[in-house]
Amino acid sequence: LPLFERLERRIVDGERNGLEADLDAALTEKPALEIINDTLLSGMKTVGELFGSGQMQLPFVLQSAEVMKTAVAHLEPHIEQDSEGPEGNRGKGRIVLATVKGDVHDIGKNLVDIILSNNGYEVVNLGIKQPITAILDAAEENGADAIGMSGLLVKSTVIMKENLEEMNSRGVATRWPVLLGGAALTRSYVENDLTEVYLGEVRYARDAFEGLRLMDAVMA
Ligand code: B1M
Repeated sequence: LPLFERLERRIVDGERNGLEADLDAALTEKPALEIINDTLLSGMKTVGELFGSGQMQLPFVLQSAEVMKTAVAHLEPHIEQDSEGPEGNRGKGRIVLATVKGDVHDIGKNLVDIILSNNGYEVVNLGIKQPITAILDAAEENGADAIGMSGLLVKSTVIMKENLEEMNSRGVATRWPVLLGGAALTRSYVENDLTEVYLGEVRYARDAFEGLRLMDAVMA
């Protein structure tokens, strides 16, 4: 197979052997982010479709996810920083990022972390299955400017709503704008249903780049 098809295939098949060599070869042809967006994410999409239609079993999905993570980690040092230098001037603002309670999916969240970190933001990444109490404690302790929640399960969209309600009842809604993302969310659910619920600002990010644009808007 040609290089980029082979790379995509590696994600679908969960095949690690030779992955790094292929990624290095790909880097001579395309920037790291394009490899992630065009090739690797397309492989993950196929994995989702195969799993959804019962053609792929969970352990294989996990293997694909591991290869995806290894690939992203390998590419991360090659992702272009913003103009403010390799360490990235993290002075643009601070966000606490978490996958919500009950949800283990973290590939998308970690991409958001990478994109924001490389563009001047300080990201406090709490990891997966985070209850709202932990998220709010971290936002408080770190003096966060915003909170980002990720979740891929339909169940997680309900949890996000509950989290926003909890923030209302604690009286902290106007303190932190909230960014939401993840495959099960829709723009209309966030912009209609959740905007109605939350007393502060809540925004939907379709992908990590929209997350960055929203963060820039929030901090402007
Ligand atoms: Co799971 N899984 N999974 N899974 N998994 C989905 C989400 C599913 C849609 C697959 C399917 O059925 N077709 C389905 C959900 C169905 C539903 O709720 N309606 C599902 C299921 C059912 C499950 C389990 C319940 C399976 C089981 O145990 N029987 C289980 C859940 C466990 C739990 O959470 N409690 C489970 C487990 C797993 C693995 C562990 C095997 C693995 C995750 C590994 C990991 O993340 N470390 C896994 C995977 C890999 C997937 C699919 C195939 C791929 C997800 C992914 O990484 N995509 C997924 C299929 C799908 O999504 N269609 C699926 C790539 C990633 C970059 O995209 O995270 O959407 P995504 O992020 C995007 C945007 O959404 C956005 O930016 C990213 C792109 O730039 N974004 C944000 C995300 N978060 C953001 C936050 C922001 C801004 C943007 O700001 C805060």
